[in-house]
Amino acid sequence: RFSTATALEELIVPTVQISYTQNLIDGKFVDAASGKTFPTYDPRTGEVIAHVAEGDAEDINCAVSAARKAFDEGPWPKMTPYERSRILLRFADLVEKHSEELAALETWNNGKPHEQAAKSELPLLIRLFHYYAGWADKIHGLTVPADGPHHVQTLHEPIGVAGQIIPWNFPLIMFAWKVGPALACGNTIVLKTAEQTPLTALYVAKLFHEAGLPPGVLNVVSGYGPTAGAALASHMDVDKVAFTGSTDTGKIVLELAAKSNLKPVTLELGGKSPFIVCEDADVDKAVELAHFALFFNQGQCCCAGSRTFVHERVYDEFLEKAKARALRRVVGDPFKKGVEQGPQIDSQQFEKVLRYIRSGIESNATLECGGGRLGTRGYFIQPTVFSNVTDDMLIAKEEIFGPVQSILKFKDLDEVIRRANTTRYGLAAGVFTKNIDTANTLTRALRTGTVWINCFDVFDAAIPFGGYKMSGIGREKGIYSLHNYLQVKAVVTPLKNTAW
Ligand code: TXE
Repeated sequence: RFSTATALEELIVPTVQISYTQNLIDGKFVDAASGKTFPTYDPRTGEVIAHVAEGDAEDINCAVSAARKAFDEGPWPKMTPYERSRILLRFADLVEKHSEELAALETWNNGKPHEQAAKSELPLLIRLFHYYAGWADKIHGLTVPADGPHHVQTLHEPIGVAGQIIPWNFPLIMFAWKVGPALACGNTIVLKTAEQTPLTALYVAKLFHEAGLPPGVLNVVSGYGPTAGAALASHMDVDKVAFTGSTDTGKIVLELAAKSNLKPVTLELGGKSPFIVCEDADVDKAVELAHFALFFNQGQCCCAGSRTFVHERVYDEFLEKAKARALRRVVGDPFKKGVEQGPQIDSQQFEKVLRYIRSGIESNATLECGGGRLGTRGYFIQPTVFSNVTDDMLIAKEEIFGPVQSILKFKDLDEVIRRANTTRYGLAAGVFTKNIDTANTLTRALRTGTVWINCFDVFDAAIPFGGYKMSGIGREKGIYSLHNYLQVKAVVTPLKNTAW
């Protein structure tokens, strides 16, 4: 029941205004130093919705100077943790107040279903800031039982100016994963948004200032990766860089950090996550969860369950039902109620996904449904299912980042463990079984940063997230995320000052 091209022609006009398009540096909205702007689009049509200041190295320099000054001179790192916590809470309240505009803007600029933005992502954004507000005044050092007559303690101090580079698939959630822990720990920030989705971060950064954040603490620069992004990663005055995006760009960021001032780097990169349906699975439930694991957010999730391994005993039934479910998926204007899938983010991603579909067909996987564009404008793609996928096919090895489910057959646990782990990625895995022994065996054997058992995409603020292998370095969310933004200082004092 794909939407027809006709239905896609009658698009809902968003009611939200685009109020902020300049860079936010030192508490003020300013044009790019070069005066340049770049267009940002509505992925439903490919039409321009606004022109945004195009930051480059010069704007990054200004933003870093502002962040440096705000860190070195304060008041932010010197404020009491409780005062910082209050600002984070006030910000969360303002986000709640402006949730409607923010959800509309997120859908307009990104193409994700409005119900998803409004009912799950905005509440999660608020929850993430409540969570980090809770941490701000609970960051403790240790008293260390060292040998010898010394009193030894550790101070957990903010690391300084954090450079943060985020992608376009979850613009507001990525903002929160980066900004939340950095601010809770007392750092200052220069954030570079993805060129596809600059609008909501500017909006919420404005709200942060209304909440009482001092100027220079959070600076937001819009612009392209090789110019603005690279300038941030290689800046000598940036003390830490955090990046989410492709594995290839992650390598560049790591290299730029190493070649400049050896700033520590956290990376959250691509994935090719297995979703394993065991022989005892309730097939209807497994189909629904595997469908969600892959198709959620137009398939544009780093942790998407993009290799659906199904035990041979339930394979045929699973396949038939997975295909029927994909055919029932409601694709259309993401502003319309009941729509499950909107357009892909831009023409580049759209073309990339279609290329992988062609590659699947050429490598003799069986195209069960979908396989093409939907409508005549915008970046809509039919929910696509391939069966008879084998491990050597490109669609089983590379990140497609689109609504393309690849179904692979397996015979026993040892085999599926080996195959699931045969990838350069290690972000997440899904396991669907009623058998606790099977769940325990798989959990320990899978080399991934998350294992979801009989669930998928559970993104609580307290649950750490990150990758093994080439899916990244470090963890975001939860208590682990704080370590990315803290330095540990050992302070050693003789118990009796006999030396002097
Ligand atoms: O990613 P990039 P793109 C994967 C997904 C997708 C592919 C390409 O497979 O199809 O990556 O997407 C900035 N120095 N993911 O091209 O290039 C860029 O401006 C510094 C997975 O969008 O990694 C943007 O802000 N920064 C993923 C950010 O990096 C640079 C989410 C991400 O862009 C830079 C998105 C440079 N030289 C895509 N070049 C996930 N892990 O969730 C680009 N950037």
